[in-house]
Amino acid sequence: MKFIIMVGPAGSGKSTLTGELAAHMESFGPVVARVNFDPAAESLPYDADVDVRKYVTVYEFMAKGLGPNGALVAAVDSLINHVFDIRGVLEDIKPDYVIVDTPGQMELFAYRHGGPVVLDALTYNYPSLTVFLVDAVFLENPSSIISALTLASSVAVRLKRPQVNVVSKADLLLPEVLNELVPRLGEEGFLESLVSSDEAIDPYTRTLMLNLSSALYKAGFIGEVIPVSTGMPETLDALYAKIQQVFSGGEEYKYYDVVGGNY
Ligand SMILES: Nc1nc2c(ncn2[C@@H]2O[C@H](COP(=O)(O)OP(=O)(O)OP(=O)(O)O)[C@@H](O)[C@H]2O)c(=O)[nH]1
Ligand SMILES: [Mg+2]
Repeated sequence: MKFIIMVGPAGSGKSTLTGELAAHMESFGPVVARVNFDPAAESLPYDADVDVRKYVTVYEFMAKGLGPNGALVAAVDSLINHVFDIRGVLEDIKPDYVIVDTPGQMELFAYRHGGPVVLDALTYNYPSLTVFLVDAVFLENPSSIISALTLASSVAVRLKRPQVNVVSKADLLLPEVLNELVPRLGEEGFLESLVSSDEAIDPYTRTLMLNLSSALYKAGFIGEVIPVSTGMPETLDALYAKIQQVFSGGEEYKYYDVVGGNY
């Protein structure tokens, strides 16, 4: 059982990719379990093998007086009480892979304690990686590219797993962005060159962006950013290949192994 944890901002395409990637992987033979880990999900574009709404919903916390955001935080924290049961259900299914579809409220994973603790308990003793989705709309200009990659790095710091970064909804990208910008995101000096070519950025923000760009490259975690789209099956092939590479001991996996990451 290997866990693939889908993380990304609200509406970035996590649930859609969970369903599409699971079906795509199954077409090659493996058994793939789909886990809805979003207690606030209204509807899902796949049949969940495990649905946390069976165990906990945001509404029970809202009924206790919390607002919708606080209720989701409390609901995710309370999943720790059900992780043992959820693992039992998965161990009965005996899947090769488990795809975990998380809620869009990024602070649960990028800033709070509860999300990572629950995911650690869920994946304990099994290999796991994060797939982080950067929505195609974030590739419109240098500042949103850099803030999206900074958010991706925050998630990597919190979840402490090998992380595959993808650009979702790649069908919405202009051909030059898809073919010329995305492949170069992890290249030394490329983010800086985007910042330098944008004359509308004020000097203070420019300095901040150049330093963040440099830090993102030096951190060495961006690497290959894979475009994915529901309408482009070849992109799902590329993502599945990358996932297999990481699980089978690719460079990223070794890196996290060496630093004692929670894979
Ligand atoms: N054009 C395009 N739209 C997509 C793609 N993937 C998802 N969408 C659309 O993006 C919207 C959000 O998709 P979801 O899969 O619900 O996104 P999510 O990240 O699970 O959203 P939350 O759970 O609310 O955070 C839906 O309208 C999808 O149809 C894609 O590859 N291309
Ligand atoms: Mg969703």
